[in-house]
Amino acid sequence: MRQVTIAAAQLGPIALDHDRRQVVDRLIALMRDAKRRGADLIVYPELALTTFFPRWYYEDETELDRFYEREMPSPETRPLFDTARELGIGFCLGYAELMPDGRRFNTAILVERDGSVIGKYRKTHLPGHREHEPWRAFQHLEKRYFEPGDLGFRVFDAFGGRVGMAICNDRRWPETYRVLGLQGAELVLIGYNTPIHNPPAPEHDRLSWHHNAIVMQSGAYQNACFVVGVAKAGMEEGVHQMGGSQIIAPSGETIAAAVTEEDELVVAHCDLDLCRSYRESVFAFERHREPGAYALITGTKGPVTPEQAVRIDPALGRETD
Ligand code: CDT
Repeated sequence: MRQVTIAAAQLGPIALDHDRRQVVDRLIALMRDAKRRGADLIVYPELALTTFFPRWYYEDETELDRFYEREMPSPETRPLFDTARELGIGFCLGYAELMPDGRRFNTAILVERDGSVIGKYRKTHLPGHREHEPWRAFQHLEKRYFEPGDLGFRVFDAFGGRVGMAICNDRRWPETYRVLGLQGAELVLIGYNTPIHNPPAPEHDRLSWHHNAIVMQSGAYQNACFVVGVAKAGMEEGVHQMGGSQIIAPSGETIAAAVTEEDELVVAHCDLDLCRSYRESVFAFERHREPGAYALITGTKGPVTPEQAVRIDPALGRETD
């Protein structure tokens, strides 16, 4: 049995005027509690150090800078790393990253129990829009404030298994889990900020929890891995963000789930050897996948006509008997 105890650290709202110290204090309190509950690894949400700022339109880029980290750790975030080392607990943290060359990413890092950074991921699938859309009740300007990640979906050998990271909207895309699954990921860590109201499609609002669960459950089952989904939840600056943090086994079953929209730990003992049962049977990729039939997956970004599809994958135009 390769057991790792994981704490999904759901956060309640973070106000616009909360500073890093206040937030880091909250993260540390959760970390200490997670350690008391036996956790080896604590997973925080996407953009865990600030309010979800893409809900506002800022014309002047410099107004944005206060939401981004220029270094990690910084003097403000170092206490989190120090506490991790003191307690011997690892963590995964989402934050906004500003590079020296001015590029901006929605980032997550994986930190070992000794406080060293062992992995970084930059969000691939950026939802929302680039320009101000005043008709919306609130904005979702991730396409304006970040560029798509340039690191791909990598895995890291840590915490007794193989770990991958994804961020929020990535969890809705099967490609995320499959690229990680093909590299043997046993644990996929995903922080999110998901408003319950989706202005372009309000008819989906009542289904937020259903969609949150099915994407992560199917990602886990179809790729024989544990998935840890962690929300920033509750009423944040007038926007209701869903909770629904949960830990999902390779069976696709949710084995622990949040019951509030506040700071809350969701803890599960995860036996990574459970992945084997699925990976060696129904999802033995090397025996059962047929990548020759999947040319459209990487051959086009959007939908194509049947005629265009044949140009990408000639098998689709082959004469049938
Ligand atoms: N942060 C983030 O990526 N949120 C998006 C909201 C999109 S509305 C369906 C998400 O996919 O949860």
